[in-house]
Amino acid sequence: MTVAPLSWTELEALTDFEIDRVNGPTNAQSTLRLFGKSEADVRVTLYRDNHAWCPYCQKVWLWLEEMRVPYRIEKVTMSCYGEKEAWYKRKVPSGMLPALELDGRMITESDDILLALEQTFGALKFGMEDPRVLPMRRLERLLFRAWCNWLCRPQIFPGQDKDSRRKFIQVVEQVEKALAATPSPYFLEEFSTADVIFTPYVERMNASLFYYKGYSLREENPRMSDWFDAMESRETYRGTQSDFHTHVHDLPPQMGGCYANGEKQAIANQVRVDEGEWFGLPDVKYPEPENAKQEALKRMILHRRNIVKVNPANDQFFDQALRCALTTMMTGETCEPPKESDKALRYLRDRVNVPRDMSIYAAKHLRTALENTAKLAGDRQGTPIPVRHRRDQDPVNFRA
Ligand SMILES: N[C@@H](CCC(=O)N[C@@H](CS)C(=O)NCC(=O)O)C(=O)O
Repeated sequence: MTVAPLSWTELEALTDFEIDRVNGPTNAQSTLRLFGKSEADVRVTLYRDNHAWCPYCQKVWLWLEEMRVPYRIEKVTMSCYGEKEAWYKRKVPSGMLPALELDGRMITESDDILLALEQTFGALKFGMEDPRVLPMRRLERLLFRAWCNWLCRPQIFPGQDKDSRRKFIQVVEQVEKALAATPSPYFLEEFSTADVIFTPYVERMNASLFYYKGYSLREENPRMSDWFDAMESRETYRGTQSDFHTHVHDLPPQMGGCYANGEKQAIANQVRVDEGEWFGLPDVKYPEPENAKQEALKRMILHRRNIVKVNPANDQFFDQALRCALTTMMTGETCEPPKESDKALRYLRDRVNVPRDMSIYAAKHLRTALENTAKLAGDRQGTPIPVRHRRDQDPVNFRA
């Protein structure tokens, strides 16, 4: 049976999703975090990238959340998706992110930021310069370089891709050994700075190698798999966690390119990440929260005007198509979208971002509803996602 799209007012009645952005769980939309303390206790401002794409920002963000240090968040545009704010360039002339203001002192470089935070608030179990953490930091850089060599350089010589893969896996084996050396699923005896250091790039490696190279870091390495599971048991990590779709399309302009190897498995993974089925991908394993659809709906309702405005399709036409997809997501009923709205629906499907817009399961539901609704209108894809820049995501077009 097909139903008519619900109105925005009718849709609004279907969600009561609400979280406490100041004292509640870690989330990407907060601008102030107090952890039960008062605003007078705030000594820290974190300047991080607007889209939560910057790995070095995630490192500092996760540390602050784990340590429950009260802080403010100021979001800044990265040059790959827009123009850097003049006020930020006055504070940080290089424009680099992250930056941290601690008692009025500006600090850049994520490692220096963590060192300064440790001096003021104490270490996250084992500190940056702890003799147990230092080798883990070196191992993380080794893994990072092996990943860049494989993913971010054209693999032009015969056998080069296989060779780069082999060298990457050699470092992964060292990581597996390091993880196996302690009884905990973490890098050291307990969750610590060492895990925070590994988190941003390991998350990006898991996504990018699955998509561009057909290699599943999380599934092929038992210790890493346990580490990911343990990380996902933490509310802090879940709040900063991104998904495969977001990363594989945010990395190319940031890294100067990501090179696919054309292997059968990689091609199959690309179709899966871009067009679904999104549930069951190894980007998340913890059980889905009950209110994931409500969250997706709430976020769409909040930003619907900008979402409709930036879509290449006519506003009224797309508004109706979007309400169809949301109606389907919430009621499970088929809702026939306007004719030829396939491209417009898939344009949005390709631009839902985790965790910037919503959490990982909410995004999977939304993408699924957009895709299933688009299918009723046709099989055309939306305007391709650019790879050299992401001006399609310029925050000036989305400010509330
Ligand atoms: N070594 C620096 C690297 C920071 C860095 O590379 N930041 C990038 C974003 S991931 C940046 O701010 N680029 C400028 C821009 O994209 O606008 C650190 O650890 O903080």
